[in-house]
Amino acid sequence: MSLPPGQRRIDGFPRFGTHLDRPPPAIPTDPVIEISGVVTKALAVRPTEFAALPRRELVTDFHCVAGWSATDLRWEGVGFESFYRNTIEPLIPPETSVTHLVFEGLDGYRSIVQIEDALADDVLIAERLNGQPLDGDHGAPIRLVSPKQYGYISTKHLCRIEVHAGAPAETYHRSRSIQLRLQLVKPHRRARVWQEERHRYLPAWSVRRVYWLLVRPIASLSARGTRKPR
Ligand SMILES: Nc1nc2c(c(=O)[nH]1)N[C@H]1C(S)=C(S)[C@@H](COP(=O)(O)O)O[C@H]1N2
Ligand SMILES: [Mo]
Repeated sequence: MSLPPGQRRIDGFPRFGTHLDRPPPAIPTDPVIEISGVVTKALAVRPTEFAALPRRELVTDFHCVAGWSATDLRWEGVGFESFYRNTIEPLIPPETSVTHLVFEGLDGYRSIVQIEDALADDVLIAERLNGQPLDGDHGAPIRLVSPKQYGYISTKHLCRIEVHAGAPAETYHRSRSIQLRLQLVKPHRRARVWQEERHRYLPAWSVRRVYWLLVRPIASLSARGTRKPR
């Protein structure tokens, strides 16, 4: 199968993210997803409540904005659209028109997604990868997976979904220093991989080379984050 423009196949599936020098966040004993924003009341949903929703399995590629693509990953979970229709939509006042969702992870990472992209048919809340529960590297206990968008949309360790009726503040991370860095390279609003929408202002061709030089150092940093203490 062919890859989107400017992507290269990588062996395996490296851990990637904004602070790879740190280990992944600990899995809470009682994980919840908090739903907040323009809702009539905030709600905390337990992943066990997903049991009522149809299970989805999806074999798909994962494309990082830095140019690597991990291929044929088998994700299992629930479709985001059915979660949205069942759990989030009933909380939204009738005259409110939702434009964006913000997905936040336990590490403070945030992705800002337009509603039409979030509701695409292949967007999942995933609990399992390749037949195993998600591990810390790839987003335990649950994560978003949006295959047609760059990896930065697919928030790992998902713990909150904010519902917005207008463009939200561009906060990509709760950590001030990481936020500053991410503001510099502004993610694209749509982030569609086949359109090569890598960044808001930087043209895609201008970053490809630099990114390729960074993939290796970042991969070794990523290994450091998960290595067990001796
Ligand atoms: N919570 C959280 N989610 C995150 C990130 C992060 O740093 N924290 N990094 C994003 C980026 S830039 C990418 S490419 C993918 C990488 O997913 P992986 O580590 O499973 O390969 O996760 C995305 N989701
Ligand atoms: Mo990424």
